[in-house]
Amino acid sequence: MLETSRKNIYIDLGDITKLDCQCIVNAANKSLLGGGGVDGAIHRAAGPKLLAECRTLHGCRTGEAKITKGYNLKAEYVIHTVGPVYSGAESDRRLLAECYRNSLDLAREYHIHSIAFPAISTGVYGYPLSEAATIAAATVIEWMETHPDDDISVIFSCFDKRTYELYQKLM
Ligand code: AR6
Repeated sequence: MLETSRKNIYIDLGDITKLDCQCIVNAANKSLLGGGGVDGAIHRAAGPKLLAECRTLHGCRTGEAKITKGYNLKAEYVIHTVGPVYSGAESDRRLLAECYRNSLDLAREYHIHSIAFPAISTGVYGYPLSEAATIAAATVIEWMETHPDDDISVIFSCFDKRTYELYQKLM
């Protein structure tokens, strides 16, 4: 895990389900009933109890976030958020930023001290990686600056080298 020049922000190259942190974020879909990509990996690693708890949540709107336990994961909690399907509209940027902000607000409410984010919307949902990573980094930094009393650690979990190198450059 790479420590960046920003206090409490780290970049990791690898599988988010293997991370030893208190909470991992899932790039889910509005049903919250599982899917491919990181969502599929998280459900496989957490086991069927995760899906059972997700069924009780009745979905999630784009940009919003909901929390469950982590079950068989090392992480105690999973925060499920739904990124925008990239369309090129101005709302994409706002909704993607809301995913990060709402996840961090929820983490704060649960007194979570470490949280890992995948690069939300940059897989199946088609958000251009460089734009999405810039929004992710800026939103997290801004949230930390507006919550100076909260010393939560944020890890950007990168599944491939391209994403990892991009976050490295941004930080
Ligand atoms: N650990 C960390 N990052 C991962 C992992 C992993 N194990 N697996 C994939 N990624 P995506 P989206 C990265 O498609 O674009 C699902 O079907 C991946 O390389 O998982 O928000 C949901 O159910 C990419 O950088 O999520 C939704 O229907 C990033 O995670 C839809 O996909 C996000 O890719 C959501 O699409």
